[in-house]
Amino acid sequence: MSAQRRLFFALSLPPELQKQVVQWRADTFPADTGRLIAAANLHLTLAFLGEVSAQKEAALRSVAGRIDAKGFTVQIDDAGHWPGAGVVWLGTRRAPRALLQLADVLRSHAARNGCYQNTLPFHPHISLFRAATRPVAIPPATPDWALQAKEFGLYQSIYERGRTRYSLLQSWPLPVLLT
Ligand code: 3AM
Repeated sequence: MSAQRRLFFALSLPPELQKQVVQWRADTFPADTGRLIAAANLHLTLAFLGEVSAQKEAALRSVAGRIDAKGFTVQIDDAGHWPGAGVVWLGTRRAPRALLQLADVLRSHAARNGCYQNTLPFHPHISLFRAATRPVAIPPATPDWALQAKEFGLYQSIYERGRTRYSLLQSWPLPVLLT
């Protein structure tokens, strides 16, 4: 059997937004809030695939290449803490329909290809900290940034030397930005 890879579909953050997020996180939360997610790893997950064989990966790449979705803008204007999962996150109060549709189509194809899908509803978010299990004060005023999604990508999660890094394997354009 061929080796499996741990994969997920996600939106990356444009470099300027990545910088703003990292600065806001440093200004807003004490360093001992949890385990900081490295700047290069900040992303918005669309569909988690889990450990995937080369054959399934090829099928999912092919599906992704046939998706006819338009670009969209996600207002990053919400923040929160999930103590159970230990995640502090930035998110959106108004997920655009195009984002929900893209995540939905990727998640349903993943399920059809035998990738276990979480039954919790999709809640688009950018994880900032993990292992944040103690109470976290979320400021009442959150930022209001625009994440312009012009492409989505397939990422591999690689754990080596005690660290996780995400490697972009392939991306697909989301042409014509909807406002
Ligand atoms: O950083 P976020 O939360 O967007 O939480 C993991 C991360 O998402 C999620 O996949 C993304 C890349 O690692 N993830 C990890 N294991 C998962 C699982 N078993 C999972 N999502 C659902 N089910």
